[in-house]
Parts: sequence; C-alpha cells; structure tokens
Amino acid sequence: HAAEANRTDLMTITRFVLNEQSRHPESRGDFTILLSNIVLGCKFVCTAVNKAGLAKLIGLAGETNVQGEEQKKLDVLSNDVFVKALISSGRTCILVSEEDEQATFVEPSKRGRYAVVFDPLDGSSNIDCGVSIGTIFGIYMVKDSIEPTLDEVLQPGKNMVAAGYCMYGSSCTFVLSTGAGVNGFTLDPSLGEFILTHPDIKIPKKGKIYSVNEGNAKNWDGPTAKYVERCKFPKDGSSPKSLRYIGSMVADVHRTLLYGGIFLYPADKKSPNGKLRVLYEVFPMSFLMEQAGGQAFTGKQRALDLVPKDIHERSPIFLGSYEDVEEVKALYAAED
Ligand code: AHM
Ligand code: MG
Repeated sequence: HAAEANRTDLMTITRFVLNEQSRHPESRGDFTILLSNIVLGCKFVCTAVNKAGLAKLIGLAGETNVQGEEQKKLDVLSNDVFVKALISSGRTCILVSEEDEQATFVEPSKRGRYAVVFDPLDGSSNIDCGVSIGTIFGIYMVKDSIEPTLDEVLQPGKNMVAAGYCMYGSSCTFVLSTGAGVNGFTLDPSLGEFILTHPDIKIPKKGKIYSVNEGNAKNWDGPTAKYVERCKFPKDGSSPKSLRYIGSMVADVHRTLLYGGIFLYPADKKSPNGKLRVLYEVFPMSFLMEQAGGQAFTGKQRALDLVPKDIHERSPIFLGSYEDVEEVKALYAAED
C-alpha cells in the first residue's frame, strides 16, 4: 500500500491512552501519566539492552568497569530506572518488583492511586546471547492511597486495571491492555515513540504451536504429560503441533498471542508451584490472554482468580488459545 508507506497520522501510545481515557469522564489523566513513566522505563531498557554487548553492561553486579566504578548488571540497572520513574510519576503508592525482596511503599508526599507490580527485565539469562527479553507489568488501583497496606497488591489478577509487557527483540514492542482488548505498539527509534502497529489483537481460537521446557518432562504430573503427548501424537488425526521454546517468557507469550497455541510452565515434582511468579509474570500475561480471547489456567482454576498470599508467590500456568487451554482443563478435570 503506497498510502501505508507514507503514513502521516501517527497513533502514539500516549494519544491512544488519552483517547481511551476520554471514554471515562471521571479519569483525571493519572493513568496516562503513570503509563508514560512505564514507557520511559521501557525506552531506557531498550537502549541499554541494544548496547549491552558493546558497552559491557552485562558484567556481573558488583564488578567494576574501567573507571573503577561499580558496574550494574542490566537487570539491576533496569529495576533502578523503573522504580525511580514510577515514584517520580507521583501516581503510585506501592511497587512490587521481582528484583526487590520487599515491596516499596512510596513516601507520602509522592503517593498516588496506583500499585504497580513488575519484572523489570525478565529472561535475563538470555542477555549474553542476544535473545529477546522483556519487561512485564500489572497495575492495580488501590482503595487507600493514604495508608496503603500490602493487601492492596495481594489481589486476584482479575482486579488489575491494566497489564502489559515490552519485548526487546528485533524491534521493541509494547503490548498493553487496559481491560478493553489488547493493543500492540512498536517503537519507532527515529521518533522515540511507540506507534500503534497491532490494533485489537485477538489470539487464534486454536493454534499449531506448544511451548514448554520439555527438559522437565520426567517430573511432570499426569495431565501435563498427557497433554504434551497429545500435542505430538494427536488422537483426532490432526497434524502434530510444532514445539517452540525460547525460555524467555515475554517472547514465548508474544508469539503465542500473535500465532496462537499454548505456553505452559507446569508444576513438576521438583517445583510443585512451577517457576513463574504470580503477581508480575502469571497475572499480567493471563490478563492479556483473556483480553485477547484466550484463556489462562493454573491446573486448578482460572489464573486470574488466584489470591496471592505472598508478593513473590509462584504458580503453574497454561495460557494461550481458547481451545488449546480448554483441552488442558479437560485433562485436569478428568483427573479428579
Ligand atoms: P527469570 O525471572 O529468572 O528471568 O526467569 C523467568 C524465565 C521466563 O522468562 C521463562 O519463561 C522461564 O524463566 C524459563 O524457565 P526455564 O529455563 O526453566 O525453562
Ligand atoms: Mg522473571
């Protein structure tokens, strides 16, 4: 399309969110301000990730660089950037990061109505070989921003007001849901802006790909083992699914969202709760999947119904195309 090649009407993420907000007359622009600080953090991380190989930013935390300054590992650096950006937005009161043991309670003078849970740089073991990694976040609106307690974030994922991720891959992609569908934006490096490139993402009803760390197979439970066996040897005469596993949740989930299929990190005998963290990995991705027409299941229940008791709690997760997850649910239901 010649017209597409010279697009002049650029839907930036800020403009998009402002448009969405104008549908809620009670909103005061706080969300837009919060989001633009998250976007700022993502742009910073994107640049840092791109330079990682060059700048030797990938040294271990605690190592010193040529100037004798302490070198920060990329995930620690990313966390610092997000924490500072979120606090300075003046719109947050509680922050939960994968990098910090304890939740951060924002000082009273800077408090706002939102709590943000995030993994600033997920899949960081993939940095050294240049594989895609990402940032994952979820946002809750708190009841009491004057005297907030941890209970504000120990909420089921269905209570989130927004969730998303940014993938640092061959391009930098930001995927967001504010509870009215899912939209994807791509960073235009020449503008420094995220532009709407994937409006209203819907996941295919059924997919041809499964995504799991099969190295854990010997410790899987019955339904997981049976499901994966069926992906390879379908009973209904259909062709087997393809296996794709990057080992970087954002990249594996992004592919699942766009192409369909299923991503699973199940329980196993060694990790009865799986590996992935409820608040800032399982919930945001489950929120996006449901908003795109897919499903997310823990092996016991709808993932977004989980009530976490601990900020770093883990849960098994099966998420993706509606019908593929439906099959997993049937296998778990048949077990009890
Ligand atoms: P991390 O938070 O330590 O980076 O681990 C999370 C990552 C996810 O991105 C990915 O889905 C998973 O770990 C892969 O785990 P495994 O190597 O066990 O397959
Ligand atoms: Mg992580």
